[in-house]
Amino acid sequence: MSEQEPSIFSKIVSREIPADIVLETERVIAFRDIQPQAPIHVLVVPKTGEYATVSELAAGDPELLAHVVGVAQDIANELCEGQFRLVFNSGEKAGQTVFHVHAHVLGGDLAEGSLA
Ligand code: DGP
Repeated sequence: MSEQEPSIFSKIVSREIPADIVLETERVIAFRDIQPQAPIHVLVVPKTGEYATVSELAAGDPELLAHVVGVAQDIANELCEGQFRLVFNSGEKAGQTVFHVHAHVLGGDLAEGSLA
C-alpha cells in the first residue's frame, strides 16, 4: 500500500485528521465511528495500512489480528459490560468503504436490534 494515497484511517493514525480516540496501543488505534450503527460503535484499526481486509491480515500477521480482537474486548469491558459484536466488512459488495482493515466493535443493547 506504500505507493498509494494514505487511507483516511492512516490520516487518523498520524493525527492529520481528528477522531474521538478511545484507546491506542503500539500497533492499533481505536476511535468512535463517525456514523454509529449502535449505541457503542468503535473501530479498531491496525496502524499499518498494508492490509485491506481481515483475510489479508489473518494471512499476513495473525498476531496483529489477535491483538485487534483483544483490544475489542478491552473496549467492550470499558464501554459495554464486556459484551460486543465484532464485524469486519470484506469487499465493496459487503459494504466495505475503507480499504484499510478495521474491526467494528458494536455494543449497547443489541439483543433485539436489527444488526443480524
Ligand atoms: P466499512 O464500511 O466497514 O469500510 O466501515 C468504514 C467506517 O468508517 C464507516 O462506518 C464510517 C467510518 N468512517 C469513515 N470515515 C471516517 C472518519 O473520517 N472518521 C471516523 N471516525 N469514522 C469514519
